[in-house]
Amino acid sequence: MGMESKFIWMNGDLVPFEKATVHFLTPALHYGLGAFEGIRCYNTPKGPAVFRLTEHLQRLLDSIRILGVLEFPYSLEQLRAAVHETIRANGFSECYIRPLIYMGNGPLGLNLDASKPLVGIAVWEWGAYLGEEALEKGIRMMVASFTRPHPNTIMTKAKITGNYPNSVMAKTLAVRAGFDEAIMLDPQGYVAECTGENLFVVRHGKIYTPPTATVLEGITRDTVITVARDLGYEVLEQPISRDQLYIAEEAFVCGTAAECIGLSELDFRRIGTGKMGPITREVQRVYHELVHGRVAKYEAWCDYVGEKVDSSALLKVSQTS
Ligand code: PPE
Repeated sequence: MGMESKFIWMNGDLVPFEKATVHFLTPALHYGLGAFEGIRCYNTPKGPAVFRLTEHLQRLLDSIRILGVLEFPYSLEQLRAAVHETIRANGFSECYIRPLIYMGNGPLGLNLDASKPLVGIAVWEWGAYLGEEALEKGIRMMVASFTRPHPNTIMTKAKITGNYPNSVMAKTLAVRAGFDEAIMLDPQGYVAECTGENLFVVRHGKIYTPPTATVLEGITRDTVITVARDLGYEVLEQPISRDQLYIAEEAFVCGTAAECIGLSELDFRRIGTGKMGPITREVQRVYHELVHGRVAKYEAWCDYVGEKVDSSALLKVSQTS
């Protein structure tokens, strides 16, 4: 399956991979009552470091607040320690990190207050999300026929598990139609984001991205805006129409899993020259350098995991506690 690891952290314990299971009647499974994050840990000259871990965990806690969870037993600092512990116990120097808060421990029913939030953190070695070749050559996309949800139906600032069938349907249709990814429009018809990435376009040398009202406030999006401005580019957050994408000089997507990837084609129209444009390349290169802790200016975003510990000792601790 490619997602194997030695341990998954669940509710305070590191449990062996195959024992990290949940019951069939867990409310989260039936109603999509969960919230997750996607985070990456990269190898740096000072050892493994999680990229912008605090911001990701803050968004995780924000997601359950938006969902309406009133009490959650772990603080951001405790979750941060748990992420570090899970990476160390598995001995990975580069990995994807998937924390999930899920409503469990309670009867089925639509009242959130009837069940209690549980939490797990899995880590695994996840390579290029859209394929190695995509990082170099760019991806082919289509505009999805599924619309992004109205902000008052599903909450667009939260990574709630129940939001994701919208992305899944659009992505699946795109892949079945022979594309790599789909661009989704918001309920007004403006460009929103992709199924798992935010989107940028370059026109007349300026960089544009949709405002955050109807999209996920991507942490990679924020990183790219910071980097691009530091490189001297003007970055504008404003509504973008579908036809503005067709005539863009460059377009690229970004997200934790996907990183930064250019668009070669959209709806059978070549974007720019059809090859990754110079601004996309520059942003992609700096992003790659900074997540690997090689840009002093951005080193504060690297959350160093620290020394490896003997995972067999940790397992003993969890089994006896
Ligand atoms: N929009 C959506 C809908 C989204 O799911 C993501 C992350 C982003 C934008 C970019 O956000 P950020 O990672 O903070 O820059 N998608 C995650 C899940 C992907 C998956 O297949 O699962 C991710 O990139 O980890």
